[in-house]
Amino acid sequence: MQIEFTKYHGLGNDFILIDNRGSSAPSLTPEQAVQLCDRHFGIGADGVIFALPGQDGNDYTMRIFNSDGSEPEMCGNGIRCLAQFLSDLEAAHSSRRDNIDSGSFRIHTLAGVITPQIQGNGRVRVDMGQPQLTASEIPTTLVSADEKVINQPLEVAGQSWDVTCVSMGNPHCITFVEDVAAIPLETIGPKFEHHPVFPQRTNTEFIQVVRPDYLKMRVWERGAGITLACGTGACATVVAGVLTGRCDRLATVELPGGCLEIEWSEIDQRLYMTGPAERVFTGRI
Ligand code: ZDP
Repeated sequence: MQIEFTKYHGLGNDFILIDNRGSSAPSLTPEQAVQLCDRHFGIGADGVIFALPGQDGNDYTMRIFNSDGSEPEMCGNGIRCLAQFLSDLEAAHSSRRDNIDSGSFRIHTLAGVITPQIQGNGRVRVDMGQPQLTASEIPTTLVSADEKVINQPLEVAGQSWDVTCVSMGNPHCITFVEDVAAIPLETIGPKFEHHPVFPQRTNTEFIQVVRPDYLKMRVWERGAGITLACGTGACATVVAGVLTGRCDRLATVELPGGCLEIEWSEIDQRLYMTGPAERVFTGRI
């Protein structure tokens, strides 16, 4: 069996995109995804994303496997890449859909319907929905089920960290620090990810506030480890920064791979993320 794929990246957070519009079942298993994501024995990527047929009246469905084979609910950089991939795919056919001409899609994900909008300058703006904040929604057992986790002490690696937790469909644990460069991410990241207070594990972000409208972030992703960028993580970070009085509702988040513009709208309480999505190459497996 031959499968065509296209590599995309959003700020160096890279994905293998599969045109799976002909079937609602992903054409690869999680085990195959692990092999393809391997940077030495495979194509190399942080995850594999499948463009599946829509459901419940939506245009498409997204499913994603992390590089360890686990399946996250949502993926911010990934959905920008998926939007660009679909736009490129549909552009190749004459029967282009009206909504794609206007550059906007409704994409069904495990975290609900997400609507990306192609901006035409290589950038994609995504309505990422509202954050969820109670412990049961994150999920975490750090506080009782209906409480929020804001500046809550958490013991990791023999040290107490003040953490704030936010779900963007997937779980995030955010810690503000003086100097992100000084954080030993490789050793401490997995200890947060697998901490017993996070039953679904967690994505882990360390943030340095440069100015209220400019944050520096490093991320340890659940199921993928250190990545150059994380869109859901950048959104969760701005929510955590606003909730703890550290940043504005409109802020630039600088990641190792580049910058994302994040807005937590006061009007509808939704997160809007804007950033690039680029095609790298196409191949056949
Ligand atoms: O929640 C998880 O398990 C993440 N590893 C999913 C991927 C998140 C992503 N980096 C993002 O940009 O939101 C794609």
